[in-house]
Amino acid sequence: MKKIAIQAATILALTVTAVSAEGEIDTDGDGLLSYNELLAAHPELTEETFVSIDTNADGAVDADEMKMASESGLLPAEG
Ligand SMILES: [Ca+2]
Ligand SMILES: [Ca+2]
Repeated sequence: MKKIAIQAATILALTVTAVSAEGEIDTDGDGLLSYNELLAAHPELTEETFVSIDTNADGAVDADEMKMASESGLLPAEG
């Protein structure tokens, strides 16, 4: 029984590690950040800034766009 518990804990730890900073913000887990999801993490975010971050204009921010946004200073990095 104890062995199973350890395995479960290991799987859980691996899952948590796999979740990126975006994953915590991405509340519906679709791998993209909608305006509302991003707004929840960045209350100062305006729709104008969101459009600037969403460089391919698909209405959601992906990991690459998040990276560019934090590098360009559009969005302050977490923490
Ligand atoms: Ca999402
Ligand atoms: Ca996009």
